[in-house]
Amino acid sequence: MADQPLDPAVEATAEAIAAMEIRGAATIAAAAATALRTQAVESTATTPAAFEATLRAAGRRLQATRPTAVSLPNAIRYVLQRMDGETVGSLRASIIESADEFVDRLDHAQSDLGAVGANRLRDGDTVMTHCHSTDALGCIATAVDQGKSISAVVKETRPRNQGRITARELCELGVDVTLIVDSAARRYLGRVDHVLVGADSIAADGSVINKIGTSGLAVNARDRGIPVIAAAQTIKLHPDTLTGHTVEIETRDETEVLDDECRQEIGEITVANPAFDVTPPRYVDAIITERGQFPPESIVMLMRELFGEHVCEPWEEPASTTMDSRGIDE
Ligand code: RUB
Repeated sequence: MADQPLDPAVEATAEAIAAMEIRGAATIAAAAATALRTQAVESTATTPAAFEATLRAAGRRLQATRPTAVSLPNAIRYVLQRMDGETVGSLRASIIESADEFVDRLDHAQSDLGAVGANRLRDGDTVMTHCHSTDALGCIATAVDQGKSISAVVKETRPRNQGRITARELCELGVDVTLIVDSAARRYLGRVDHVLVGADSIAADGSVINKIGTSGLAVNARDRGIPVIAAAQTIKLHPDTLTGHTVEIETRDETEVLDDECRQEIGEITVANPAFDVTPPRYVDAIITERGQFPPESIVMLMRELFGEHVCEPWEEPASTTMDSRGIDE
């Protein structure tokens, strides 16, 4: 069976995710589902088998872009698992329906999660943030909507400075913001009531995988007695960790840390740029999801309920590609 070309929108989305023009776990998930939808709408495949193969190829292309945020494979899994039909038309309709449903559920999940997270924030509280998390910001936005006055100490988040996006968005919400460099965090912990971060993945043992610097912040916060909250929709739960797999930590280009000119001035050194780190559950007080608040150690129960025992990878080619699922030779 000849490979169908991927739609340019899939390629453009994959490139934008890899280049971090589309970034943040929830935003990446929505973009991936939308790209699969476009692939389905624009596909020129004339047989059901060719259509399915192209959608799987689009899933693989999108999935290969960034390894740490599990929302990406979870989004692709959600859409492709529901691909169903006997004709190209019915297969296309099933993808459109499931992609729309996924994006809609994402929006609802974020507002439900925001309501849970806002319950932890009291009028007059100060929150310390790291990176830029739409889930974490959803908690603050809901608290502000409820009429609570919230202040924020926002970490800059080297090397990509996503904290500046957080500062701008919190400013727009009317939150009083103090931006600090990452290394000032411990000094400012004494002035905050909560550390509130997002997550790219949550492992079955309750570990929180998030932007590099989260774990050091959490350890410092524990030392100072400041509660650490991770706001993470259930699409951040990493099903592979139920069966003992670990979460791959993305390493990014060293030029994000040091440009070529600076590097030449310094001399021959190694520059390491891991994008994420792992915060063990003992440093996390609560994981806030759209299904409620969980102590990290009990998140595995929710994972089992949502994923069951068997996690499939619907973007992979079936074992035999010489026949389609209806037994028709290709
Ligand atoms: C973003 C990051 C965010 C999580 C959660 O990393 O670590 O904290 O993705 O974001 P990057 P959200 O900028 O490298 O993608 O709550 O929006 O899903």
